[in-house]
Amino acid sequence: MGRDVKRFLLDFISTRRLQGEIESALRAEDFVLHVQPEVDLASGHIVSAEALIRWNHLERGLLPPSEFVPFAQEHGLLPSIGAWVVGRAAAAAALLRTIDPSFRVWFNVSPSELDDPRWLGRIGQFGDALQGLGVEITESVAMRDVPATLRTLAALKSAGLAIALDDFGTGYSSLAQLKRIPVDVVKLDRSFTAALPGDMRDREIVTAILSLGARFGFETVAEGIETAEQARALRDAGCRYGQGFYLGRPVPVDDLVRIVRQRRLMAS
Ligand code: G
Ligand code: MN
Repeated sequence: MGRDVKRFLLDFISTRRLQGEIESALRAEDFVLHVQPEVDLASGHIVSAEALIRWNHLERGLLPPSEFVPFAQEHGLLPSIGAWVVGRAAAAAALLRTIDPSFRVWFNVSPSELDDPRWLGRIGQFGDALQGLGVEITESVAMRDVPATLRTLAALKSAGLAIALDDFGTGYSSLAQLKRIPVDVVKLDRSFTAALPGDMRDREIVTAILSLGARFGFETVAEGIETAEQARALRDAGCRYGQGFYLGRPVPVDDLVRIVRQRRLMAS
């Protein structure tokens, strides 16, 4: 057999195998939803959480989305995975809202889902559960086709979802377009957090985005807070919310429920 033919067959077999594994993982509940807290930097309260899918793989252990989402996207499996995430995020939000009625769970959406005309319909099926959810769209994806983004966001908002722009500050032409896009939250990319509190220019950028937020009516969440100093610098700059390993790692939903409940009890 020629080398190319052999490579082709091996690729084919391993592709079909991974496809089958993802399909059976969905059936067997081998995916898990982790949630990472988002914290009010002044009070320390956990006010919301970002949903992050993991694959509890039999042989390879707990896999991050980067290990299977691109493949799933290429092979048409993302709609099923996406629906699984929204369903689990809705269940998590329902639990957390029994403790704190304004709690929100955010989920990420990929470009191919946004481009799929059936996606909105699938999301719509969650009905009232969407009140407790928010969708994170990366800035670069939102800016690809602003008129299309505006139409999608209008539909998402009327379905009850809150909207966040993810990884903000890494895309281009953002400021010119930002004023047109009705977002509730801007998630400041972790590259700005990384050099705080030392880097004066990053401090200025954070301040500038916060003042845009005050004018345009969006909240700002700083991503990637890994130290107490970063949390303090952001709080002192007037940033209300933060997310990152220092404030809390992604954990299973039940763990977050326990943590939020405990903190509530301690605060009361
Ligand atoms: O692009 P997005 O912001 O949705 O990425 C979320 C990812 O960032 C998750 O995989 C999460 O585990 C990771 N993450 C969360 N907090 C931190 C942090 O403090 N530092 C770093 N390096 N990564 C983080
Ligand atoms: Mn995100």
